[in-house]
Amino acid sequence: MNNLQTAMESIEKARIIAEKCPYRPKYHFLSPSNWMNDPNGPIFYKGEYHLFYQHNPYGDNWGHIHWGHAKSKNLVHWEHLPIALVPSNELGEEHCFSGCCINNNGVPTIIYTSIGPKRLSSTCAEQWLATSLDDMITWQKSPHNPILTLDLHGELDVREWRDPYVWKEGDYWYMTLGGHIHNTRAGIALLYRSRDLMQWEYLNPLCKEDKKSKITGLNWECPNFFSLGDKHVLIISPYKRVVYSVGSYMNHKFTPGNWRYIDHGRVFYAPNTMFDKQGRLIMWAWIHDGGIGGWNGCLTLPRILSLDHEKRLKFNPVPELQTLRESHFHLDNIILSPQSSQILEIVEGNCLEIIAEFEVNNPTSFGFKIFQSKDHGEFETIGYDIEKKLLWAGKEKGKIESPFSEQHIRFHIFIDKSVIEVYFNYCECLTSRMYPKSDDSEGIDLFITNNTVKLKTLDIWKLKSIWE
Ligand code: DQQ
Repeated sequence: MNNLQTAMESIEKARIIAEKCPYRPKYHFLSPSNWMNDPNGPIFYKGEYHLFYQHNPYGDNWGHIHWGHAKSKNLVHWEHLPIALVPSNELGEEHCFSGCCINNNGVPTIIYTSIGPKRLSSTCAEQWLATSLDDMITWQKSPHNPILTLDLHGELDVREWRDPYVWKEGDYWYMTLGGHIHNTRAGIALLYRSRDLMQWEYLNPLCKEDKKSKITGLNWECPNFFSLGDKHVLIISPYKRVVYSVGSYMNHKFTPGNWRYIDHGRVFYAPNTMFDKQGRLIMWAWIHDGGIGGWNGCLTLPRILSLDHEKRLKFNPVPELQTLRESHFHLDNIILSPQSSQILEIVEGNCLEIIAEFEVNNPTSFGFKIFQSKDHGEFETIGYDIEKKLLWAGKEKGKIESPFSEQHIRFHIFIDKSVIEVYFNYCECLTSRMYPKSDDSEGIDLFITNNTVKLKTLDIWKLKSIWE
């Protein structure tokens, strides 16, 4: 039996355990079972969206990193495909780390970071290439691997060098890779150029960590770099929360503007992006948390990124997700005060979408109770504190810095078993994990701590599974 067959069997075995888990999301994309982390190489190919992801078919913890693969016609319903990349143990490879997938004149091509027991990720990573001649079902690693090695940098001592992101500009392919410079311990995204995807030249640092910025971290993983309108955007995952900067790109160098969190949640990491046929820029990220049993990790819902008039990122869930909506509840024009209670008594569920618009005229804290127990004694909260400008969802929180009218606050919330995504005025996002205390903790309510707010409109839908 070959490695691919063994891996597929192991996934099938764990699926039975995974599917019984009450915390396993129903409409967020995840591997059939076992561990998954970063989304890799999203690409629109022959009328379908393809997603790859870091995957351990052998357990629900990180290890033996393969590339899982799935495709979708509508960004909502996904079909699992055979594993795309299996580590080539015979070539000294132990893990196929993150990377990208591009269409090279009709030939789907994956470029990724290859790690081995003797080629450690900290000091000896290599960049490898694989192609597919059967519409991405099987992949062949190039006999020319490695296509990039650390030698390209001469004296520059780059560590933790990984996660290729490739794009085409004129006659050249460009690539950025992340890591850090050993002596200064500065996070870095490096820039390379090639005509044929095989021979690469190192150009210069695309961008380096600004030691004055408190949020750009000491090592840069998974750089994503693209143009949006008349600006360029760099996204990096610096071990902690993921940041982005909107800036300008000239002479092969990116000059960043302010760095901001792309999502305030610490369970959100390693996003990856693609442009689809409508020109929409779509992003997924890995949502993580501790091991649960038979599965571990899923992806965010696909988010559309665009620029607002102040050149900051705006976020919207893809409208295709609306096809998951089932029963609907609507309410409008209600004044909420701390005395209001059980306004949403008839609504319950743990796979929900909520859109709410509030009019606020006084300082207060307000929001939603979710996963409320039958006796109302236990619940989790998602809310916003006007004075502290603090958005929270369970344990995750973030200070809101985007300009928006404090009088009009919009929440767009997705609840999926234990996975929560919050869009706040579509200018900030917060991803969280929460675990209801019991199977029937499905109650929903509104809360406010003091003063009043006007709930202008509220819509709640039950959402169905993407696998049915
Ligand atoms: N995950 C991959 C690396 C990447 C990290 C390994 C980010 O390529 O830097 O699974 O989560």
